[in-house]
Parts: sequence; C-alpha cells; structure tokens
Amino acid sequence: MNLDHLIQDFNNKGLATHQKRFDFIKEDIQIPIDLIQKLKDFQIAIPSWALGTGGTRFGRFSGGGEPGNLEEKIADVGLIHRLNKSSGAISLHIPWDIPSDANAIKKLASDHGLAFDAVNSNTFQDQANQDLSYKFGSLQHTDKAVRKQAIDHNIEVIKHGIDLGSKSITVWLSDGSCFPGQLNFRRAYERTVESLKEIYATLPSDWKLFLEYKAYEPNFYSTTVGDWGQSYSMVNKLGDKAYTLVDLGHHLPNANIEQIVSLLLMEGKLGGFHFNDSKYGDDDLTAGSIKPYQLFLIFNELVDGMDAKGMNHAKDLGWMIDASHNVKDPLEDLLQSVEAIQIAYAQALLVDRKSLEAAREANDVVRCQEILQNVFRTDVRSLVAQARLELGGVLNPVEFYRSAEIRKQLIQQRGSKTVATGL
Ligand code: LRH
Ligand code: MN
Repeated sequence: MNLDHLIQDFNNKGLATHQKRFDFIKEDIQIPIDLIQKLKDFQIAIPSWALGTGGTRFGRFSGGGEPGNLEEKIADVGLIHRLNKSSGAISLHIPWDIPSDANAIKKLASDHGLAFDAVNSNTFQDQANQDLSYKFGSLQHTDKAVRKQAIDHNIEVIKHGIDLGSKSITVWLSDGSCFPGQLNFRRAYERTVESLKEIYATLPSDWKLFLEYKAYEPNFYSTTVGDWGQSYSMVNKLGDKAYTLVDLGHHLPNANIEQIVSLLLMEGKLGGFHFNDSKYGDDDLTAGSIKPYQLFLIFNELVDGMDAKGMNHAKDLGWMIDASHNVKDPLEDLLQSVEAIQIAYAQALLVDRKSLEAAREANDVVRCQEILQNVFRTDVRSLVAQARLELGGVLNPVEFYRSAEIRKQLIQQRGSKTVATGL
C-alpha cells in the first residue's frame, strides 16, 4: 500500500495550522535544542500479538481485515511505522509467530524499516503438540521434566531471536497458585531461579533477558514473579545481562510505578517497558488513556534517572507496547498509544530539573508541583508532530488512517473474518 502521495497531500493541508502551533510553543517556552532529535530517535516496538482484536472470556468482537499470518502482521506494523515513523520495531511472541523462513521474514521487516525487538516466550499455555502441561506452572513446577520442557522452550525462543537479529528475550511466567497452601513459596522461587539460570547460560554475550513481573492473573492467590522486588532479587541472582521489565498493568491498585522505575534505574536493573494503561487490573488499554499524568511522571523519572547515568534514551532500555484491543481498531489504538508515549517523553524533556531540585532541597512542595504540572499542562503535540514530519511521517496519523479508509482496504484485501494469532 503506497501512501506517499496521500500523505504528502494530507500534510500539505495541515501544514499551516501545524506551523502556527509549532511557532507558538517555540515562543512560549524554552525548547531544548536536542528535543526534536530525541523524539525522532525514540522508537517504540509494536507487539505482534496486538494487531488483531483482543477479547476476554466473555467475548471477542473481531473488526475484520486482521492479519492472518506473520507476513501480514509485519505489513501492519510497517504501516504504523510509515505513518508515525516512531514504531521501527516489532516484538514477536513464540509460538504464536514462529517465522517459517527467518531470512525472508527479516528481509520483509527491513523492507518496512523494521527491526526485531525482544522475543517473548510462552509457557502460560499448553500447545497442541506439547508433552507435559503447564497447568501448575512451568519454571517453578514440582516436576523436573516440566521445568526442563519450559527451559528448552525458552532456549528455542532465543534461537529464533538470534536468527531474526533480536537482542533480548522477555520471560513472563504465569506461574503461581490459586489457593492458600497450594504452593511452597520458597521451593517455587528456588526452582524458578535454577530454571532461569539454565536459560540465562545460553544467552549470547550481547543479549539481555527481561524478567516481567505481574501481581495476579491467571493465578489468583500468588504469583511467583509477582512484583518488582521478586523480579529484582531474581535478576540479581542471574547476572549482568538480566533485567526487570515493567508492564504498567501488572501492579496492585495505586502502586507508585514511577518510584519503582526510579529505583530499578538507579540500581541498573531496569530493562524496559510494556506500555499500556489500566483502571483496575491488567486491562491492557491504550497507553495514556486512563492515567496520562502517571505516564508523564514515569517518563519524568526515566529522563532524570537515565541522564544521571549518562544513558542513551533511545537505545539503553526496551521500549515496547503490550496492549489488547476489545473495542478499538487495533491499528488506531496502537497509533494512539505511540502518540501518548511520545507526548509523555517530550514533556519529561521539558522539565526544568535544576529548579525542581532546588525546590525539593528547599522542601518547597508547592513549587515542585507547579514545575511538574506546568509542563504536564503544556500542549506538546506540535513538537511530536514536528519530529514526525521531519522523519517523513504524517502530521496526524489517526486522522490520516481514517481519511485514507485503510481498515476498509484491509477488509477488502483480507476479508472480514480473518483472525490474528495472539491474545
Ligand atoms: C502478561 C503479558 C506478557 C505477555 C502477554 C501477552 O499479562 O503482559 O507480557 O506475554 O501479556
Ligand atoms: Mn506484558
């Protein structure tokens, strides 16, 4: 789908309005000279399992035109990246997206300007051709044979990642228990660490292992990697290539995620993110759709902590979305999430850290809030749009996606009943 001319026309129509907004903010506030370049360098990976309509146990309402195979998923991520020029990577989930021909898939992805971010293992479902069940867990399982099966799967996933040029694996374990007394917490922890050590031992020298924690679901009494502390303690036992991954939806209500991020970063054990938003549980909603101020506060700690360590914002952490779309068009939802993340990052880059630290040292609480909320209440969308424009993207991706009737074209090409593998 060559959209170049359509995009040119669309941008030309919106250029005058954009320029007026961009000129206004440049007059209104001091824009750091490298801000636009930082936004252009900041790429957010799209999950291969979130390009179709998600669902819950109560129902799934497919929207049609969904990708029916890995090639079509790569085309959809390529489309998102063509519009926002900020989604230059795809994160695969194995076995949902096993590449039949890794080199062909790698070529197709690079044709779309895409790299492969973290590969994800899956020991939270039993596959048709699987010998032993993960009903009672995987790396924690009481049966050594089940643990071995799960370890071998993760090693297999790393192999697929190596073939695709990925440099990291994300391990999320649904392991835990549903009832008091069901599990020996210490044994489960020790078996999980022993199993992770076998996986870690096969990591190439330039790879990272991300250990993702989650408070609950599908287990509802305990989760063996249930919070940042458990993940942090485990990755410290594994070694320098192991880090904790923060999925924003994996916390108990009202957890202070920005504080968790600040401490993991300080300890050098923050690996990356699964961005989404939630009101109650692991709702996997559009990033910034429920708690945009929290997303800003998280990026405020990220910019502060990364600069304190001289880290490269674009390269040194894993920036990935993990969402599920029950009522929105998956591509529109993902375009909105990337926009919200870019806005939070742009605002965090505008925080006057010198004045903030001075106010903090002076315990001028009101001043601290004023500094943060002045930035949070600053409309930075023209800065994000300017970065996109300079990369050849669209001024307003969602509006363009609709005006070009892209979903209609996808339904004409793929049919209304296609179902994408994933959640
Ligand atoms: C678990 C999770 C994990 C993925 C899955 C698709 O809730 O966040 O990151 O493997 O969603
Ligand atoms: Mn996740």
